[in-house]
Amino acid sequence: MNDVKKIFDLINNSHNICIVGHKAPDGDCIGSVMALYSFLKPLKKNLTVCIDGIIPFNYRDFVHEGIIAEDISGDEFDLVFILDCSDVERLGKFRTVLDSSKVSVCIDHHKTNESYATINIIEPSMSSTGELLYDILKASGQEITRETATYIYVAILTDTGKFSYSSTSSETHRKAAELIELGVDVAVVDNAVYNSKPSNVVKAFIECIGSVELYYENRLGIASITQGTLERNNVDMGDIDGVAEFIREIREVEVSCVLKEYEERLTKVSLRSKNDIDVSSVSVKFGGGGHAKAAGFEIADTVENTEKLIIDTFKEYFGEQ
Ligand SMILES: [Mn+2]
Repeated sequence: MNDVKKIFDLINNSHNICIVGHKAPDGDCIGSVMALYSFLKPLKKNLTVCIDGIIPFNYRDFVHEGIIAEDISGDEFDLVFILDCSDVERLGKFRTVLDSSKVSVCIDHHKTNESYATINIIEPSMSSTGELLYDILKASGQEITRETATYIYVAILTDTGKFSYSSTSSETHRKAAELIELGVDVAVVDNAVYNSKPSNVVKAFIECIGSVELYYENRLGIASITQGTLERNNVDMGDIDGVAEFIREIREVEVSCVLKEYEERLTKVSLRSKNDIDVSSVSVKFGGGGHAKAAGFEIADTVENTEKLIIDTFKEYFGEQ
């Protein structure tokens, strides 16, 4: 709470304020960044918003046209907010922002967060950065508009898997209820986020799902998103979401994995766990991070070799094939 007061003093004393999310943004990142932007807008500050990477199509309705800065080199900031980002590397091309800002504030819920900012508010018990941000914004006493509430709702809804992951607490639901009282239209948000996929994106998704291979008596499921799939269907990597969650729906699957082929020798690995296996500790071993049930890392190798590495890594959990 002391930190929260400090943050609002900092906001009052700053003019040039930057808000940054992580690269390859998800709903929590975009919702939180936009919520803070819309909250600060009436204060007449000079606001800059940075997110490295394409905004997935289903969040484009929530991001004002032209709001994301292309390049901030040469800009100086009094204050930067970094949201939902566990390490500096995940800032992507905007990682220089830490050097060009007098003070930095990190607000995050990843337990692997490296506390790299001047002020770090890290709450791993929170379902989402959006939920944590809501507590902070509420503590300011300033009005939370329907627009700000909607952004926060998007962040919470998506990072809890529609209020289904174990990180969803009774408090999460209470806050969601408050957001609805502030005017959030849950059906409009649901349609925008979940029922708005173009047909080529769904076809690409089906191709990825079809690639699934199961190991260790179906306890480990691995699917891949290859450049071939993206090209054939004319979609971007960021458009395909939820493959790992879908594979996890298989009854016996304990851990699901998606291998994303960014380059011939650059594969990003997303891991999802159903019960007790902590996939963030697996990811940290390979230089990544995340949560116990959702984590990831990248490997400078092909999809095929990365798949072998994953199968090998999970021998420790699942025994011999
Ligand atoms: Mn998050």
